[in-house]
Amino acid sequence: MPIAESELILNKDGSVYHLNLLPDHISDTIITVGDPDRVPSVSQHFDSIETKIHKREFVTHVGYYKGKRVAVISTGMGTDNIDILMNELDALVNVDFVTREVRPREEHISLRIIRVGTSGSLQADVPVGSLLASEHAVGLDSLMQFYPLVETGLEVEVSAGIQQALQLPYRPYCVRGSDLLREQVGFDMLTGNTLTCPGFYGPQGRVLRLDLRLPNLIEAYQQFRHQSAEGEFRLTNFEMETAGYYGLGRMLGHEVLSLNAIVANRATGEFATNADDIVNELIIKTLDRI
Ligand code: R1P
Ligand code: URA
Repeated sequence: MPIAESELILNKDGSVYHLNLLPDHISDTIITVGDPDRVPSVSQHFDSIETKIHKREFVTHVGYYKGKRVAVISTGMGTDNIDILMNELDALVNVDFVTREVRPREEHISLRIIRVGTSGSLQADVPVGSLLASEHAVGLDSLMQFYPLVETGLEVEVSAGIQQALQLPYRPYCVRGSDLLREQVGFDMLTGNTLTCPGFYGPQGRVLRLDLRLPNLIEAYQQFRHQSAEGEFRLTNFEMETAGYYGLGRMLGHEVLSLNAIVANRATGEFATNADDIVNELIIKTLDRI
């Protein structure tokens, strides 16, 4: 059955609706960043840039790094944008844009998607300046309420424990990212479990003029522990996209890794004075290892 024009929306030039990309534009290795201004910070290291395209917050540069074809795409902030990014990237490789048919299972293309983003630490032993690869992500956002994500026993136990600790009216979701990519790209980084929040202020326990429903929210995040045969699970850091990437990556069959430049520490109250340098270190390590 062809996918209707209202469901997979293509622009007049045949490109996909929000990303504005044609199937030929992307590579199978994609670096994603939140901030559109971070795209040239990545592509400045390319040997050559063959394509530059943008629409809204989605800025894409495609080129070659040490002979390997790489795309870098900005997403803006939040898992609602990750829903658009992941579905449109997947359609670019796994749907035939002429017939609008999903390609057969044996032709499935698995992308390698690596998020290079900033993040706040929840623990004193994850200092500002560290680089952290997310083993698991826990999503406090509502994206996975709309998809039949299958979670492992451990993932359900962890997220049910977090629901209880935070007195939430719904169970968050928990998803492990790509071990393969983490071992390849993040092997010398800290390994952690990343909390994806549907906001930067209240959901990350920041109080400016508004009080929080749960006044000890940060402490609840910091102190959460789950013991299992795999060891102790704790939350190390938070940001706003990783769980959406991991959930959709699992369901769509792509390898996804989230890498975090720790620019704030909520246990010590510090914010990095050299956040750009930390992000640049992460960009260069990532490019050299993909
Ligand atoms: C908040 O300042 C933004 O920074 C983090 C969060 O996930 C959120 O998008 O990531 P980026 O630096 O990739 O945007
Ligand atoms: N990004 C976030 O989402 N939170 C922080 O504290 C820092 C970066």
